[in-house]
Amino acid sequence: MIKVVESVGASLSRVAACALASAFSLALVCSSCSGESSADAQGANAGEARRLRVGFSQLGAESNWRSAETRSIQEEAAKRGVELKFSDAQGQQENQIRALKTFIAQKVDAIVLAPKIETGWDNVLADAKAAGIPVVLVDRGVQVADPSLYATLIASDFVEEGRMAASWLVEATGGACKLVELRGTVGAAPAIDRQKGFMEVLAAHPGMEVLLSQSGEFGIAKGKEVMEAFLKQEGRRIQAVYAHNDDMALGAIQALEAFGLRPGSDVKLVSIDGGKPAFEAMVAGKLDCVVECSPLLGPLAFDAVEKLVRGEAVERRIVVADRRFTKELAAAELPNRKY
Ligand code: GZL
Repeated sequence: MIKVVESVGASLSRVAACALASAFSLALVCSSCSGESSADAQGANAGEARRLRVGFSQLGAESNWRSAETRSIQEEAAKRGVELKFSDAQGQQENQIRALKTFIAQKVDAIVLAPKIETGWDNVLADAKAAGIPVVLVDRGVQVADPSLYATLIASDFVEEGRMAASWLVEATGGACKLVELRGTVGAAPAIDRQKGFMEVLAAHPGMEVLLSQSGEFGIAKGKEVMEAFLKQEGRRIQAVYAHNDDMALGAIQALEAFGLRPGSDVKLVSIDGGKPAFEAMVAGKLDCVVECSPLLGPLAFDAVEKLVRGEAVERRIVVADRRFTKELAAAELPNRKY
């Protein structure tokens, strides 16, 4: 059970509320101060703890990584006794916006959002702010005019992930390679930043040439389809594949084998996420390098939610650290993989 300390007076700034909340014993529960009748407090009498009510807007289920993130958030909510209102947007931003509006109408204590793309959030996040509902971003960032529209972003550093993938490929090919790029969802922070980091490293290596680059939408099937088109156009000129996530790399592996090329031998592959299927592909020698991007964000997300609901400050940016694995290390690491 989480003892909910309502910020004293809805009109107070978050900072003032933090100061007041820290000045009061955490045992103080003031449901009437937030303009909420005790009847609204889910039937709890003033002074009693009540279950946190949190809305989670998940963008979809496009990849193994996404499903692992959803499980992490749901399992952590259950562990902490949080009433989680879950919405799967089926890959449509308008469904996420609709879900956030519903959460606001339901007067949840906090919102957790995994935003499909960076733009289009200003209005609905302004509604959440006006309702006094803190928003925790997980896994992907947003571009908003007013940064106070969300409390924190908990995610990996995608630019660094791109750099890590590129530096491995440069080293593995001696800086001379004709490659193709399977990009993530158009407009999504990881797709934008993983390309940015990758190209930043390639800028210093003129022998590294990107022949073709196209979105495979972070999916196995689309990744295979785009790789088939790449092979039709460039065939055996392709020496390496940079996939923004494991699922597209697995699709590319299928396409390469169907074309008669040996992934991991004729063509090098590097991807990002670090899921079990990718490690299995590395053990099989079909994928050469994987940069980790943990989806296990549930604990960090609810640590932030609990702090915010208590009126405590939370870091604006919580970076999840990533490691890089090559196929030589995959067999030893595979038993440790949690997603
Ligand atoms: C990264 C996440 C990306 C993964 C993909 O935080 O947004 O989306 O890399 C997933 O596998 O589809």
